[in-house]
Amino acid sequence: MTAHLNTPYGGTLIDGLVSPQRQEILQRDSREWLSWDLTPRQLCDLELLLNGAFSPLSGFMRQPDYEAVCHEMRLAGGGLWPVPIVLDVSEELAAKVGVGESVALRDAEGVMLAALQVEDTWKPNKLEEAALVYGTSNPEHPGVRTLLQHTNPWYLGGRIEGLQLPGHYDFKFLRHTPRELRDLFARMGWRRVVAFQTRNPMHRAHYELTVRAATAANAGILIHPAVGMTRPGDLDHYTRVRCYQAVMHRYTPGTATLSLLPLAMRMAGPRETLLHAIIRRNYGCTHMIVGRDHAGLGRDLNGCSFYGPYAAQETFARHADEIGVAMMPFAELVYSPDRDAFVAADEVPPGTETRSISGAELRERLADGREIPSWSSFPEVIRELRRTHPPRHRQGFTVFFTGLSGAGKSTIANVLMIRLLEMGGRPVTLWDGDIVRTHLSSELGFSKEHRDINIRRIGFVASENTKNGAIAICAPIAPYDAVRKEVRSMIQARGGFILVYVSTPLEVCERRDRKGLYAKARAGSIQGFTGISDPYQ
Ligand code: PPS
Repeated sequence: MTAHLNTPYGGTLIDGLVSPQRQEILQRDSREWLSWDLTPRQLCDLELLLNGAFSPLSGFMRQPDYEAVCHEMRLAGGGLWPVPIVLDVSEELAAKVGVGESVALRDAEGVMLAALQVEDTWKPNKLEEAALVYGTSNPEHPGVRTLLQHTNPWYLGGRIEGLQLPGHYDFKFLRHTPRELRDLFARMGWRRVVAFQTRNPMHRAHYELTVRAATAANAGILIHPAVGMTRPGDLDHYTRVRCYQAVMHRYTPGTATLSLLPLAMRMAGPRETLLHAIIRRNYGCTHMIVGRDHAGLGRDLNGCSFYGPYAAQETFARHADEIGVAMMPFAELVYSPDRDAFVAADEVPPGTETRSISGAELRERLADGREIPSWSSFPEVIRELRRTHPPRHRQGFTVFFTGLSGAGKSTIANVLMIRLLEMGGRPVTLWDGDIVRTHLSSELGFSKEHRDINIRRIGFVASENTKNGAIAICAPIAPYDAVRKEVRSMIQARGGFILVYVSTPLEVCERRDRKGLYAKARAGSIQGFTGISDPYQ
């Protein structure tokens, strides 16, 4: 049964883990049940449901709660809740499972983490959900894109009984349940705790913000970074956590602590800010820092921001008496060279020189090996960032040749490989179309489906090469644009990606016909030959 724990901090906590006896029963009964393999996002949600961070939720939302949350930001019972916490599943599972049945929720290795008692199944209107929760159905918004393109079509709702929390092998000593963190605060003698939520490495401005908030609130500081899923393109959490660890020595001993939050962020701006606050209340915090554009996205491609810069603070203020933690609102801090100090951007007299560096500019400076000014960041943080983000000329990269058979891809690719090997210093791997067809894709033919699989495989191995600082040269036909783009996005996050179209005209390729395949294709003895009877985009 779900237990309720009463502790001195933050109100009643749900404990989603059941007794060993109950676990045994569930394990035994689950042999008869259907299973669902949780996605990385669902694993994050399940962990926060089971450990009480999502209290008072005791399971994945049922439809009445979901509707009320979307439309009114409230659970059906009336309590404030800003964002749906739902279990999305495939059409196939939804068709098989009935209300009243149980489903075994499993991690990627098949370990059963929890039992879901299905109380509701429904097909949501995702466009409506996007508009209500995110305030937009624009798929440029990463939360909306996830919802519309990467979320399963059906939702299952119901109470969960937990057997174990999802396992983590990384930074175990920095992970705490709400109960553990509350106990830690008590041991440290903290009666007031201000939480700092972040998905970025901590620079000087962030440090300043936390110290000022703690002084104003007379509180201990909890550095509480989200390490579940954050915005695509964010710095990986391993690097971030090393940056946080590097900064902790700057706080007066006993005034700050670091703990990792396995939250899958939605980037839902004001609504997500409320979720952050409810979670922090459950972890025993009394205050939370809310800065400019909290949980927002800055500007979209047209220069418009999805949420106003202070919309999150305004939403928080409207619900302040229901949340259970107090807001510490902050304007953006900018550096004033005259004063050699950080000042609130909205308090700077007109004409005063100020400086700030955006996340994008910081990434560019890292990539180009340019200086990162010491007023903006601590040397120990810059050192960590440089360790995992070497300048572009030391990163791995992929050169991906595409073009018709006989266009000269392999010849150019070989010449390039030899030149790079002559220069030395780095491993080079050539993934030529024919080599791949022999060693990686020998069972595949030339249908669109098989060609796409083939190119994805090449993209996968090249991205591994690139990630490890090596050079991959690929030379398949790769006739379809969509999968070429997929490969680009797989690799770009890990190093360089250069697509080269070897634009030799079909007549020239056909005239060369080194392998005699064009003649066979014209004669009809090879079907679906690129350029003759199959497209090249
Ligand atoms: S794809 O579309 O990218 O998966 O094709 P790829 O793996 O690069 O093809 C490798 C070579 O296969 C030979 N071949 C064909 N090409 C196109 N269409 C058909 N139906 C076909 N059947 C065999 C062709 O010689 C490709 O060689 P090169 O010259 O290396 O591009």
